[in-house]
This record gives sequence, structure tokens and C-alpha cells, in this order.
Amino acid sequence: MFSVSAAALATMAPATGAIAAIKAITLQAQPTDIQLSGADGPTSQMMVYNGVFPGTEIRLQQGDRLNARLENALEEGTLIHWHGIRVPNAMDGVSMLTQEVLSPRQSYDYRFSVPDAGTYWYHAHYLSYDQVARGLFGPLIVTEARPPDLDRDITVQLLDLKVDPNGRFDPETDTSAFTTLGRIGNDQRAHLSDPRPVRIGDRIRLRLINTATDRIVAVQIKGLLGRLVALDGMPLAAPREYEIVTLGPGQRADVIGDVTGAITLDDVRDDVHALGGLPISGERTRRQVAVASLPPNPAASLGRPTQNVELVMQGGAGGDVHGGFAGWAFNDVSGLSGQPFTRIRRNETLTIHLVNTTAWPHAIHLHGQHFYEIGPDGVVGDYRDTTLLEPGQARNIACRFTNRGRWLLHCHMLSHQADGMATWIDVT
Ligand SMILES: [Cu+2]
Repeated sequence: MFSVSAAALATMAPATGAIAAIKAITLQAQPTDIQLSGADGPTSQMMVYNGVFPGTEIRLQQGDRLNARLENALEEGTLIHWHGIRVPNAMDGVSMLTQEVLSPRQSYDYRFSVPDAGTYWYHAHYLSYDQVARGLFGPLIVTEARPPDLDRDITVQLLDLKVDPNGRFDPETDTSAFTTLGRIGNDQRAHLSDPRPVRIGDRIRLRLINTATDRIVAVQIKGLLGRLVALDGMPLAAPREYEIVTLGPGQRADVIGDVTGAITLDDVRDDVHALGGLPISGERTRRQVAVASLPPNPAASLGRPTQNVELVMQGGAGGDVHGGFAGWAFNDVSGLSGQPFTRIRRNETLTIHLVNTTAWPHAIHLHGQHFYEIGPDGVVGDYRDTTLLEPGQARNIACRFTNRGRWLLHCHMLSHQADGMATWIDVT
């Protein structure tokens, strides 16, 4: 689907294999000419890792160690955040909080092990509303020590590209977008790591990753009798039926199921946008056993909360006046200040009451650890790293902070983050 022009090939580092058991990897962030609409199409200057768009998949086994060297061949600073992975704070890749921005021609070694199996991703975390839009992201897949019985395991990067009438990447960001829905593309696609045809009866896993900077997708999957088995990398206690899989920016979902016909993926959130799919070739006898739950990750159980705090989302077009200096604020503060939103000791449990008073949806992401969504009845729900709140919605989340450091809490609509919707929690 995408090809790199010859001129770009001549200058780029050797691309890493798309699916390989990589433990040591160099990711060179570089400006690269990409033909978004194929080898006959115009080139767009993107920013990608190792010349590959969309990003190189890093695949590890649970417990493995990753040594990832980031080389900055851009003409601006950059950093990598390992989204959803429980890393030491110094590896979290957040400018102004955990790490100095990496200047051009500098390199940095990210070294950590991966304690949890599941579907994660990595992406730039400096000027991310622009750098992620230009392609600085990729999947980070951690396989179970004993993976489920499958015919195919396919990573699906959901893309939301903004292109001009000639099919070139459109870097324009309408400034009004920062305080509304954010940067919304006009060319949505599902990029599958393995696009070969499937057989009727195959049992397949689809690892959906919403890589969009701002767009929420509601994915309808046809041709698959599937069950939802994980959200944001973390296995569900039991496989769950679904009709639509809704993912805010940064969120992931794993579906396992048996192929019943050609697979199609559509985003049905607004109109119907065809994203892609897989054709059929052949047939096999379907498995008699139902889809089982994935083995649980070593999640931290909740303690009795020692703090109950409220985080009110404010601002945006049509919003009330707030005390922050930018378009958005949490609790009357825009952006990162020297003071954390709250301070908590390691292993303490914090309950946060998230309130969306704005006219726009937000996808709130916590770095360094997952949290539980708490239902209105107080029931402990899904274990996630990003939670989506529609306009006017409120939700409690609860988190046991097992990881010391300065952890970012922000809206993963990257245009909202850029315009003030970010704070941090200090875990001592
Ligand atoms: Cu937001």
C-alpha cells in the first residue's frame, strides 16, 4: 500500500523486519518521502522510524528486555513514549517531565523489560500532535509465554491521514481544530501487518490500534465470529461479545474469532468509512472449542483509596471561561506546571473522578500504569490506560501506583494535549 521513494531509500538506515523477535533495535527518526497512495502516487515528506510507514512493529515475548536506541535524524527534537508499557519513569519519554528533548543528531538508549503481554504501541512524545500525524509511531506487541491457538495474528494500525486533493500529506492544522475535535483526517485506513487472504474457518487475532492523533473510531468487523479478549493490552476476565469496537486515540482492542467470510473493517462512528479487510482463499474445519480468555497479566489489585480527587476537563469551543492560559484546562490549570495534580506514595491507591464539562470528547491517558474504570454502581470494570469520555460524561477511575516517578496524565487527542490538556502525578 505504501512505498518509499528511491531517493528516500538511498539515505535511510536499513529497515528492521516488520515482524521479528527483536530485542535490540535502532529506531532512526528521520524525514522520509513516502508515497501514501502507492508507487505511482506523489511523495509526501513524512517523519518516520527507519523509513517505514506506518511504523515498524516491535515484537517481544512477555518478560523480554528491549534495548531500543533512538537516533534523531530529524531537524527538530524528538522523544519516544512506550504507550501502555510499565516502564521505569526515566524511560517514559515525556519532554519537560521525565527526559530532556533529544536534539538533532543525538541518540538515546531506552532499556526496559516488558512485564505484561498484549497490544501496545510507541510514538513520539514531543510536538506529538505533529510528529505522530507525520508517522512517528509503531506497534509494540508483547506475546504471551503460551500464546492462544491461532492461524493468524494480525496487527491492525488504524490510520487517519489528512491529505490534499493531490493525495499528498497535508500538514495544515486549522487552528480552530485545537479547541474542537482536533486534527481529523480525510483518508482513513486499516493497515494490516499480514494482508494475505484468510480461509473460512481460520481462527485469527486482530490487534486494533487507533494511531490517529484525534479521531475516535467505531470499528465494525464483518466476516468474523469474534470475541473481544483484551482492551489496551490487558486481557478481559472473560471473552466479551461486541457489535462495534470504539477506540479513542491511543486505545487498543484485541479480538479473536473464527472467519466466516471476507473480513471487512468499517468505521461507523459518523458515516461509514471503509478501512480495509482481508479476502478469502479456501476453507478449513472450524475449531470446536470456544475462544478462551487470555492469561492474565500481573496486574496490581486495588487497595483502599487513600485519596479521592476530581479532575475536571474545561475549555474548548463553546466552553465556560476557566483559569488556564490555553484552550483547555484540567481544574483551571493549562499544561504542565511545577506542581503535580496530586502527590501519592508508591503502592497507594488513588481514585480520580473524571468530569467532562466540555462540549467535546476526550481520551484521558495515564502513563506508567493502568487503572480500573469504575462503573456508576461502584463495580470495578476494565483495566485500561486510556479512557474515553463523551461530552458531559463523568467516570471514576482507580489506580494503584506501583511505579515511582512523574507520570503524565493527559488527553490523547493530541491537539487537545498541545493546547493545555495535560497534568502529572508525582509518585514518591
Ligand atoms: Cu481532549
